[in-house]
Amino acid sequence: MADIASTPRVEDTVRTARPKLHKVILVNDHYTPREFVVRVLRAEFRMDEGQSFRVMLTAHQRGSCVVAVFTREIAEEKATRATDMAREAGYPLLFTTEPEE
Ligand code: NFA
Repeated sequence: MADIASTPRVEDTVRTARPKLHKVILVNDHYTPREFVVRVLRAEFRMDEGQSFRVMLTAHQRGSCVVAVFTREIAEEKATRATDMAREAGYPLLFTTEPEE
């Protein structure tokens, strides 16, 4: 047979896996002691004293501060663990997540 149409190829594009990143956000409140915020940042996000103090102070002054970005699952897990750490100590400290643009 000379007239068999060739099948158009679809899905020939190579796709690069690039999962959307999510921000972990530290939210200010009036009750959680500054030193405790610094301690949680160091423990859960492995920041040094200087980094964690600057992030804490930025949230304190501006209302919130981006702590770090991760894939969604990791961001949610870290925000939950950090928030739970505060609940166990009796503080209202809150970490949230949101997708990056
Ligand atoms: N605003 C809190 C205080 O003055 C400190 C704080 C900073 C709490 C960042 C939450 C987040 N003790």
